[in-house]
Amino acid sequence: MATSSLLRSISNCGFSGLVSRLALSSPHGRVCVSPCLHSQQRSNCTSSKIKVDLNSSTGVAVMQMQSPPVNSMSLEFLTEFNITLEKLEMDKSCRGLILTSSLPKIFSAGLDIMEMYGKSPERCGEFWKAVQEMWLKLYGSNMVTIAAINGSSPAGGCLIAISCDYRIMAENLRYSIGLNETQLGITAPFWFKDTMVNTVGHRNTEIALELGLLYTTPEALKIGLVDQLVPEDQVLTKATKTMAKWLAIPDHARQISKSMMRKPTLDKLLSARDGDVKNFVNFITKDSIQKSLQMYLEMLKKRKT
Ligand code: CO8
Repeated sequence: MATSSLLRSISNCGFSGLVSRLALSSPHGRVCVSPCLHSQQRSNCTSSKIKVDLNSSTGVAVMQMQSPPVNSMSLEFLTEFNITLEKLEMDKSCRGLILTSSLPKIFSAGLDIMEMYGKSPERCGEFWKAVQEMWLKLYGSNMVTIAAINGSSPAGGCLIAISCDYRIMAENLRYSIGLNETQLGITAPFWFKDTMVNTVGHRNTEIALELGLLYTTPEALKIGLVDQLVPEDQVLTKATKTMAKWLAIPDHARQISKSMMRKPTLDKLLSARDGDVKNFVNFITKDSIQKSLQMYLEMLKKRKT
């Protein structure tokens, strides 16, 4: 969907009350969105892949990914995701964001592999810029961000989770989370690695990345990849309660502390964005890498039958 029609569909649904003058491309290629005004206590917005429910009396937005079958992140998905995040970020009444999935058993299957398979270098570049944008916005958000992980969360799904301030996961041995890129024959870029190091430390990241480990929920808790496990039906309730605690801290003090911890990591990508896009495009379009992705896709299909 073109950005303009996507924005129209988001603004038409009355998200955050009044929405106007959306999406102006900044010189940095970021989407800038004008502030949203509130006319109601509670407002919601459903674009096709992302649903947002903002409670303006608590200042907490619940953002649900709803792109069946597995919330894989295509360019279209990422565009919606990024625009939604930008709007919430600009909305002064929104102080906290809970990220979750509306699909049973899946938080997100990560990047859409079909966006990296058989695509032109130009398209791959466009896709990668959107992936970078998603991470920069989420990891650098001024809002309190809590991942309510109600299902499996491999690769890019794990990146979303570890980009939040806090992670609460459904306790279910069938769910897993981790950066499994090497299992696909690809390599997590340095900023995926940095985010993981900042979450679970150097040694755990080294093992996790080299082996492309997907952790069961107790294993994820043990290494600190998630902060809490709760019964499946309590993930959102727990996230809401935890959010209230985080929001009890004055925003400015919390935001400065967050920035102090995360800015050096964000700056590394900000100063190397173009090179990172070039690296990705060169890497992903290699015949050998395309072959690995093809084999992985075949494995996914076979596993199904
Ligand atoms: N992208 C595209 N399609 C996907 C993806 C994906 N990430 N994951 C699953 N699908 C498709 C399946 O192929 C299947 O398609 P179809 O119905 O046409 O056969 C459909 O979604 C449903 O999948 P499953 O039947 O497997 O669903 P289950 O509920 O049984 O399992 C899982 C869900 C656990 C999510 C499982 O599908 C899975 O493990 N998927 C693969 C996840 C994965 O490995 N993702 C990695 C993506 S790469 C990434 O995020 C970071 C890349 C960084 C790039 C760095 C390069 C330099």
